[in-house]
Amino acid sequence: MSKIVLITGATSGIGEACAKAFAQLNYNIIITGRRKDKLEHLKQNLEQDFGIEVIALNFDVRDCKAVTQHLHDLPEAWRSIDVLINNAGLSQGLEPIHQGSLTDWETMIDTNIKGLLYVSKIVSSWMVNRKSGHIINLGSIAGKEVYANGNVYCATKHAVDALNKAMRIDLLPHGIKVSAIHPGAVETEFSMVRFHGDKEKAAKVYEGYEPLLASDIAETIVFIATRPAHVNINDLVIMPTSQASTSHHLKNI
Ligand code: NDP
Ligand code: 8X3
Repeated sequence: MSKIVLITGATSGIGEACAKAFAQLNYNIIITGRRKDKLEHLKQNLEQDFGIEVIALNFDVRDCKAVTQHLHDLPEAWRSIDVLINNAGLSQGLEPIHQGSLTDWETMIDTNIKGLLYVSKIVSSWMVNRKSGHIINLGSIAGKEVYANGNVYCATKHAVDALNKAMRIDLLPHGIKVSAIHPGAVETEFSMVRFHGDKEKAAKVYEGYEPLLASDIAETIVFIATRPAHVNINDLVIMPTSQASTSHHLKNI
């Protein structure tokens, strides 16, 4: 029987790369996201290319009712989730605290913290019943440091860092692994989303140095998920070689 991975936010970037990486390992996959067309396209490709089974769940992680309904509607056999990758997340805006947009702040808090909690509560309860499972949380270097104008995004990723540590303790007695991966700059749709679709601003983020690829993160997540039963990677920071911290890049060499 193939293992099952649930990946939130699989319609682009790191989540999509994870879906492909776990398909290569012959996992059956539950993918989620708001963009239905992208989800369906990915489901078809994964099923065709890898001969695995895929369920696509189209919901917004901010909508607790929708999260609950979609997860509870999963066929019984698909509730035996071996790996949950809490990946859905975003940044919105890059302004100093006195100029930030309340809408942007609420979107980040509701997605990155509350959405992660809605999904984790349900899936971890299934894992507890089975006394087995692995939760992998997408933190960020922004959850280890703060940078100018990154205020609320950094706060949400610090919250993910705290929740990761808390889940590790709470789920310890139940034999469930909990890990976080904290990437530096990864070139995905992340900056397009942060700058509300401004392509020029988004491209500038990755100018003059070589950022990480989504596939670099997916490979590392596969490594985390495939350690022997007695090994848990609690926390992993991964950066482009030319980025030492959020504010230190080695550019144009
Ligand atoms: P992308 O924008 O490429 O992907 C984000 C994914 O999250 C999409 O699939 C999107 O799907 C999903 N998502 C966003 N909001 C929601 C929502 N409300 N409900 C459901 N799904 C949602 O960015 P990345 O791949 O880079 O980001 C993935 C994770 O990695 C995020 O948590 C991000 O914070 C983190 N990260 C990214 C870094 C980077 O430099 N790129 C570095 C460190 C961490 P859809 O729009 O279809 O809903
Ligand atoms: C994304 C990395 O440094 O842009 O989490 O916040 S950063």
